[in-house]
Amino acid sequence: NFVENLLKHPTFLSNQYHTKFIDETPELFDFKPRKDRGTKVLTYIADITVNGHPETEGRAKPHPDLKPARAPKTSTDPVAYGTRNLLEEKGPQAVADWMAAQKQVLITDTTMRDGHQSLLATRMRSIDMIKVAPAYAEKLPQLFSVECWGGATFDVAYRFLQECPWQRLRDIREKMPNLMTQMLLRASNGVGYTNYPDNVVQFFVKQAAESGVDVFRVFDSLNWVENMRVAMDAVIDSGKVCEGTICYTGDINDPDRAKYNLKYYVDMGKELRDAGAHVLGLKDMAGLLKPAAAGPLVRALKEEVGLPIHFHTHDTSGAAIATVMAAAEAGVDAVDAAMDALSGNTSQPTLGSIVEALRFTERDTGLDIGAIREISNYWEAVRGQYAAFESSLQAPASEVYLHEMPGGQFTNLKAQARSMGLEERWHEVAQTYADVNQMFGDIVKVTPSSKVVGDMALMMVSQNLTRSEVEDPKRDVSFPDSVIDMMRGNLGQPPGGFPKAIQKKILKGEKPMTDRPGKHMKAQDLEATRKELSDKFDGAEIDDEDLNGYLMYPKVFTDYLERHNTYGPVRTLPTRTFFYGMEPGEEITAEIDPGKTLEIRMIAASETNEDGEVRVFFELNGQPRSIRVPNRK
Ligand code: BTN
Ligand code: 3PY
Ligand code: ZN
Repeated sequence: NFVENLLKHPTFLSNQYHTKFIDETPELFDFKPRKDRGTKVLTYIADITVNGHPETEGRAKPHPDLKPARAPKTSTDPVAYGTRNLLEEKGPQAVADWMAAQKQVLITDTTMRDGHQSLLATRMRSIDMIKVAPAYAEKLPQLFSVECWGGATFDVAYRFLQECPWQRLRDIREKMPNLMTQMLLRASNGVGYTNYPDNVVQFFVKQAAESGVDVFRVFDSLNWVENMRVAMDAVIDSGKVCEGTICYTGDINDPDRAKYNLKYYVDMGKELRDAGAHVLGLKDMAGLLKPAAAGPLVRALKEEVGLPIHFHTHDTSGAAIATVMAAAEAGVDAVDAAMDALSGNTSQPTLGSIVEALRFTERDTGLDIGAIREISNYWEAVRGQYAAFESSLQAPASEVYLHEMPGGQFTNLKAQARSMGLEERWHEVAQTYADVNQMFGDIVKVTPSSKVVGDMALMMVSQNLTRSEVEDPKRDVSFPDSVIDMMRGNLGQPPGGFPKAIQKKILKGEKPMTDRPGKHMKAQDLEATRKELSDKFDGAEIDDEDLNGYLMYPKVFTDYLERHNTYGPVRTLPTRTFFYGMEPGEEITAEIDPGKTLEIRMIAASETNEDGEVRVFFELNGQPRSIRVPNRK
């Protein structure tokens, strides 16, 4: 520490020091004793044991008899050839050609991203994914891809799970070398909620490709292809698979929703093909595509666009498997599904049931149903640890055709409504969400546009405002910031633009932008930003992954790093310990580096002393240790 202080002291660095410098510079001795990682992790466990975790406070607890999740055993034999090997050997166009040439329906497993995003508020920790990744590699080598990154998982990892999303990606990638990883990218919104400068999006994609993403599903929250090109070009330049994606809304069979008719989707598909997509994604984020519409839509896209089609839906209505079967019948190339234990309701349809439904047909998936059951049993035990984050959707509901909320938003919005005391008025929120959509001109609702509609709906319900009151030019309404931002054009343009009257009212006469937001943003100075971040952390080295985290989420990232400096590598703790701490006599292990394992035993906790502190006694690798933490309760 002394040496570190010395090495970064400006006088020392300027080479103008003399032999008295050390004696005359007392601040060189200003250092807190640096804690080792074991002590940091014990500090975290002690704090959670005494104070509880803020995120699980007052929420349902895991069942006391819940068995630890044990991943299926794997052998040390080399794993079978998979899509990742094809991508590495022959590139993304070969992957797309192979996809189109397959008879079977290819499957993407979404459990590690959309599955828990849609059922458990995105709270699944990396350790629970990494443990089962080798079983995927060994037992399900026929999978098209494993969606395990992007969407909301990026910021939730830093913000709530105190872990680095990049490390998650690298670890999964390493344990699953034969399977393609897949991420969800919100085009110019990166993995955030607003447009970023072009060079930030490019820098992010480059890093994601380097750290291990193979398939990038790129979508825009208003279906504006113009605003997808920067991200798509960056993916294409990285040599990875670019899945240019249509977001599906409305109902092509409903004459009253003619804005989103078959022609609209086919035209968008052609635009995406012409923009260089290798694969066409069809993203039904709310689960609105009905069985009777799936056939005509998939057939038209296949015939007129000519790209292989990858279909994604949610089972909120309970009808998703029928839609998947209709899409399969119409020749869809790949579909998304979640492992049984994390499927259904707002999540993806059930992977094992799709495999069974297609078995002994021409489009048999080729996946091993026994392996699926084994892996799903693991996920079942994992899910039990996250009882605190379960949503309250008890059953599928046709109400989704009214509100059109994306599966990934549903649980979040419901939790937000609960925190505002509006849980009992949930069906009003749903109706209002639909009203706001119409008021905004019937837009695509998917992150971040869905958040804007949700913010507006919650505001209206909490203030008892109706649509006509909001639209009334004579009535003063204070709109949420996200609404003002969208109306300014900062998320881009919906087909046909926003309705003029409401836009004018929201912007109070300010002129909206109608071209691409990125065109107006100046490039971020990456090296200056790196330096700024490094300066905040005493000159710490900031690598490109950290810099990308900071560029997407400056505050979330710096808070994460500060906590990391206090609590160390808590991502290695078992999930139960992370959320609930330990009990006297309990023993756990945490592998903080490959081969370096902490064996932690909790002995006891003292009474709170007059300074308001509790002493927690542990054994760390057999050595007695005690940690003092404030009792904040
Ligand atoms: C968060 O929810 O802010 C992230 C999880 C880590 C929070 C740590 S847990 C111990 C300490 N007590 C708190 O209330 N926050 C930190
Ligand atoms: C996300 O952007 O996180 C989504 O899941 C959108 O469906
Ligand atoms: Zn989804």
